[in-house]
Formats: sequence, structure tokens, C-alpha cells
Amino acid sequence: MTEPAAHTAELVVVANRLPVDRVVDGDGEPGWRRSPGGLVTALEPMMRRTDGAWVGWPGQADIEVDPFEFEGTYLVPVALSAEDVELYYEGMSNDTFWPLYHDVIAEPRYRRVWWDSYVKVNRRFAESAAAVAAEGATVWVQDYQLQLVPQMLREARPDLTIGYFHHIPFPAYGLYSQLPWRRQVLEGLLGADVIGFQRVADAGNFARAVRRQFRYETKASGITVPNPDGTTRRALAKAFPISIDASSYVELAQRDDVKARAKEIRESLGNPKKILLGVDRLDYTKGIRHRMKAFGELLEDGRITVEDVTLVQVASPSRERVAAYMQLRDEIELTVGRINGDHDTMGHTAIRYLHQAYPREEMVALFMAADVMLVTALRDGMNLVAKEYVAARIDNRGVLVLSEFAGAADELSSAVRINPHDIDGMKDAIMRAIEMPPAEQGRRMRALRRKVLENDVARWSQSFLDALDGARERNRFPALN
Ligand code: GDG
Repeated sequence: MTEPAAHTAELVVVANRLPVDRVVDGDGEPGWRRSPGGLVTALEPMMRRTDGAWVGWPGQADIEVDPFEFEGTYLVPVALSAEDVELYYEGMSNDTFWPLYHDVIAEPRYRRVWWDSYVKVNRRFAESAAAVAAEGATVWVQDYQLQLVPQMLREARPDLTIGYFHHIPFPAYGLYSQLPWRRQVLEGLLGADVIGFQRVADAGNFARAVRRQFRYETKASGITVPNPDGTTRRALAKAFPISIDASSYVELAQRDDVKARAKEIRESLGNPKKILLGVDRLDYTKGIRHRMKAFGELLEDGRITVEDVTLVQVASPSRERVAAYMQLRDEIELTVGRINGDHDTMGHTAIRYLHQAYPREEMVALFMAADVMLVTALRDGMNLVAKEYVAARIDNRGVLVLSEFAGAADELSSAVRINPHDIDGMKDAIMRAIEMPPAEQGRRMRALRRKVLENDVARWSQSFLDALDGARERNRFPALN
């Protein structure tokens, strides 16, 4: 392991990305800007409270950056070469784990060179984390790019309390077992004291995989894991559904300029009676094509017209160098072109398609302008967009159409639920949402808002850290196990 760093921290977050983006100002001087991601907002308050460090990749290949302070957090950059990015990130993370863990919606590719790079890069992250963690510190590892880090850290630093949170689904064993490195990955994850998942079902799938592979005993959320010295310890595998910083969405929705922008958006679409909205990274897990098929058929069947109903689809650019994403983009854009070509009039468009990313204010204005929010994921760990829409509807109006295959469906039971594979069912659900009387909208939206405002992201991170505190106590007093 590397030399201990000059600076050490009591709480260390390890994530593929640092919470900042590298920017170059007008004079060509490089600097850093806080990145807008959800995880950053989720962990920011807690990082400020504690003496925190964050280990992650700065987002550009082949740059070496020394650790630095940024807004109260000590940032430890992990360098990735262009080859690391290609093999570990685009290959193993985004072309093997991502499709495999999303129920093989796209075919996962198993490449030994990708795996070798994944192991090597995970070790680099583990070494950086081990070097910056103070004696007895807590380390919280994030997501599927770093599944081997917990075990690597435990071997190097048995004094640490280690958490891992899995942001995406964990698949049923029948699928998981395809993975040529299925044992190594489970071993990697079991290095953590607390292994968090989005849904109860994900935690269950993980526990089943552990039983099938290792025959370890699992009881309630506890897994009995053998130590190298013959004793055992208890790892906790359970659901901690992630959420959003709900009050910041409420604040944006209350701003006059944002309200005015929502009105302007409606007008610029020709004031249709109903606006439907989809907001997704352009990803095959999000069910964008299924949504468009349903919408196109509703127009075809004459159940809606372009004068009355417009679909706004924000598809923010994502993983543009991975072949499956290039192909998906072509398919979606062909579909949009066909539907618009068949149905547009001079004054009205069927689908306003935007392959762009927008500032948060614009997203909230869109949420406020949209009568119906379509979340039609084929598989999704949680889906924060569903929660953001609900938080932004301070007027208690609007309808959320939500796929059963998104983690958010476990909590948001007052949404109109759909199975996105059932196109007829989805068409009927969209019609129901379009025609829903205001009183029913209000009843459902109030129930949804209660859930999202109560279970916000601060509560999520606190409950995970509480579980880690419990684990630390058990480590100190093994009789508690
Ligand atoms: C993974 C899991 C899980 C999107 N376009 C723009 C924009 N966004 C924001 C959304 C939302 C976030 O990006 C996307 O979060 P999701 O949860 O919807 O989906 P993933 O990116 O797949 O996230 C997912 C999540 O991790 C957290 O654990 O819920 O299941 O797949 O916040 O609003 N934001 C802005 N402009 C855009 O154009 N500002």
C-alpha cells in the first residue's frame, strides 16, 4: 500500500468521479467547479459537517492532479489513462456490469482485458482511500464501478469501517451467474460492513447470490462472513432507497422567474392542452423507445392529436463512445423523425426532442409545465427524475406515470403504475393520466409529495451512516454480532 498521506480524514467517500469538474476560465487558467450530480448534493452537507475526504477520478484522462481542498472537502484525484477509461470505465463498467445488472436489456460483453483493468483500477482507488483514511475512519464506497474496493480496503486496513452503496439494480442469480468473475465480485462487496441497495428485492438478490456461491448463512439482513483467522463477522445487506434534496426543488419551483419560464415553455409549444414530459440520460434502460411507440400509436389511433398533446423528451447525452448508446441514439432519432414526419403540422409538433443537458432551473420549469411525467424505465435502480417531478409540483397538480421496474415504484405507490413492456397497457395509462380530473391529481400528488419531502436525501445519508456506526460498535464488541 502507498505511504500515508499528509492529510487524513475521519470520513472518506470513494466514487468513480470527484464531485468537481475541471474548467478553464477566460484567461486559460484551469480551475474546478462543483459538478451538478445528485450524489454530490446528497453527500455535501455530511462532508461539510465532518472532516471529510473524497477520492475519485477528475473526469479527464491522463491528467495528474495533487490532492486539494475544495469548499471544505479534501479531494484526492485518482488518475486514469485513456486506456483505463476505455477498459475499466467504458468497457467493464458500462458495457459489462451496466447491462448485466439491468437484466440484460442490452447484451453484456465479457472481456478478460476489461476485467484485468477493472481489478487494477479498483486497486488504485483502494490504495488512495487507504492512504487518506485516519485510524479507525469510516469509508463509504459508491457504486458498481468500484465493487472490489471494499475487500481490498479491508485487507489493507482492518481498522476501518467500510460501507458500500449500489446505485443500480442487483439482478437475480440466474442472470448474475453469467458473470465469469461472479465470485470475485461478491467477495469484493462482502468486504464492506454495510452493503446498501435501492430496493429490498436487490438486497434479496445479493443475499441469494452469496448463499449460492459461498453457502454463507444469511439471516434477516445479516450475512455471516468468515474472517481469515477462522472467526466470523456480520455484514449487513439491506435497502436504503436514495432520494433527492427535495427542499431545493421546492425553492426553485417557488421562484418567480422559474414560474414565468414554465409559462413561456407552454406558449412556445403552441399552448397544447396537455404536455407530456420525459427526462432521461439517453440510455437503453430508460424505456424511451417504448414510450415513443406508445405515444406514436396514440396519435396513429386518433386518440390524441398534435394540437392537443405534445411530448417533450429531454434525452441528455450519455456514454457516447459506447456502441450500444450510439445505436440507441440512432434508433430514437429515427423514431422521432418518423412520428413527427407523420403527424406534425406547421404550428404543432408531436415530439419536441432535445438531445441536450439543461441547467436545473430549466428542468424545474419543464416539470412545472408538464401535465404528465412519463418514467417508463425497463429497469432502474431508483430514478430520481420521478422524485424531482413530484418535489417540483408545489401546486399539487400533474400526474406521474411510473414504471414498476424503477426502484421509485416501491415508495411512490400513488403514481399511475405501468409495465413498459405492455404497450397497450401503457397507452391506456397515458390516456388515463391525460384525462385525470384535477381532484384525483391533487389526491395522488399530495400523497406522493408527502413521501418525497419526508424521505429526502439527508435522511438517506444519515440512515446509512447510522448503520455504519452500528457496524463500528459491532466490530469493537464482537459479542454484539
Ligand atoms: C443512477 C441510477 C439512481 C438528467 N438530464 C439532465 C439532468 N438530469 C439529472 C436528473 C437526475 C439525474 O440526472 C439522473 O438520475 P436518475 O436517477 O434519473 O438516473 P441515472 O443517471 O441512471 O442514475 C438511478 C441514481 O443513480 C441515484 O442512485 O436513481 O436508478 O441509474 O437528477 O434530473 N439534470 C440537469 N440537466 C439535464 O439535462 N440539470
